[in-house]
Amino acid sequence: MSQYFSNVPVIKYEGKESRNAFAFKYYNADEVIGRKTMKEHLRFTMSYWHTLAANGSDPFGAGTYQKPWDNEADPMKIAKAKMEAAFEFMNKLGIEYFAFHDRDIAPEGKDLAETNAILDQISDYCKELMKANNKKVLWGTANLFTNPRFVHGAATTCNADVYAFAAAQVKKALEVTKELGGENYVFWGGREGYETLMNTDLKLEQDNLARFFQMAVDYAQKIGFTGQFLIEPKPKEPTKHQYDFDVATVMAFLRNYGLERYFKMNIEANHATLAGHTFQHEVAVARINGVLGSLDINQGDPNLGWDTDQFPTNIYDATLLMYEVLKNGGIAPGGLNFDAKVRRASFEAEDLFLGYIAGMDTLAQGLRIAYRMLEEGEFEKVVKERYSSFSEGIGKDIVDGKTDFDALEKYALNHSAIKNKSGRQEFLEARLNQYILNEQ
Ligand code: XLS
Ligand code: NI
Ligand code: NI
Repeated sequence: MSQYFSNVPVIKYEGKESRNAFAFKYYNADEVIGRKTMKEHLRFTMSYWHTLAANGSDPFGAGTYQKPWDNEADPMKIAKAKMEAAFEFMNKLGIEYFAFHDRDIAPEGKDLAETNAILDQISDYCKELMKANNKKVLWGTANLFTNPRFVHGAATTCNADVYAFAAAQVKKALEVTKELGGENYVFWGGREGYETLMNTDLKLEQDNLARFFQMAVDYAQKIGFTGQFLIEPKPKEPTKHQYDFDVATVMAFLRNYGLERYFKMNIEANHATLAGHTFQHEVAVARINGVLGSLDINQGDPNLGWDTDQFPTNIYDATLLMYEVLKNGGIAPGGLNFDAKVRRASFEAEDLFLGYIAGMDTLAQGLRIAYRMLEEGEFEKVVKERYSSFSEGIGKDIVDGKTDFDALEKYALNHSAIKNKSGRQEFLEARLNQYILNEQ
């Protein structure tokens, strides 16, 4: 098997004093934090599309990435070379999981039957490599957005033939994901949304989307796929309005159609930003509703305002994210998937490693800090005290469902001299900085 990253060594943990670009400074896979190793906590995942398939093109210019596995003329040879590069990449970084779209791993043929046959061939090869290299699939998904046939959407298209095609494609992607032992299956609503309501039957599109999800659930049961179904919210891009806007919108949709039992959320940092939320907000909303499934880890640029999918290097955000993950009791069977790409000007193959190292170190350090914050319990205590009026007296009666408006009015009439306490936000933010800066 040829080597595609021969200049890059196996990446080892060297600690925070290291100045070696190709070493981890904070991610120490086997270090135990609480009851799990860092590796078990973080479940790092390589995204096949950004890492192997992307080429660095943007709306203004062609691809720039150097991809030595892309130099063959035959698309099947490229697919195999790409896959070998993927496993070499994961091995060198010590990443156990990957996530993929059907079209990332195999090219399309002249029609659906040929495309499926190609996919089978490549997925057999994938299975072999997974076994030989001890790798696992975090999730599979179907690409229902790149091919021009999906111009009006897939499960929300106006064209029933396209709807049927999309269903057939998801059927196959589910089979392949099952065959590769995938622990989850993701639906990101590619082009499921609209550009203008003047040509859109909003009700029919959403009803059809729900029918599509139900058929996917039924088919998974039929073939015995037991992985977790995940929906990945995103508010806009590529369409002006995407139906799976944010966690709350998706939950309302699922409940509306009686589908809530079957789905959890795959939450992406940059999508939260596009929705006008923090990542922590989206993760917290999912957590308190028991639907935190998995995470697409990246970061956006607030000055650009699109899905820039940058590698996460913001330690503040990483800390608050890991705080939520720890409070959730972990993320398994989900993981931390680097849905991130290097910048167009970072075009050398080595840059991919530098991007992952930056991201993995940031999340690892975020985990350490968040763990310490929870262990010391200072923030939890502040929150508990802030709501202490609900653990006794009238507050407890409210929580226990023992009150009504008459009773509360009676109480209020006798207690109109109300006293409030400070929320101490600035103190808490300074405290958080202290945790981040002291954990070195
Ligand atoms: C696009 C999405 C995509 C999904 C998988 O914005 O993040 O990469 O994660 O289809
Ligand atoms: Ni994503
Ligand atoms: Ni995205």
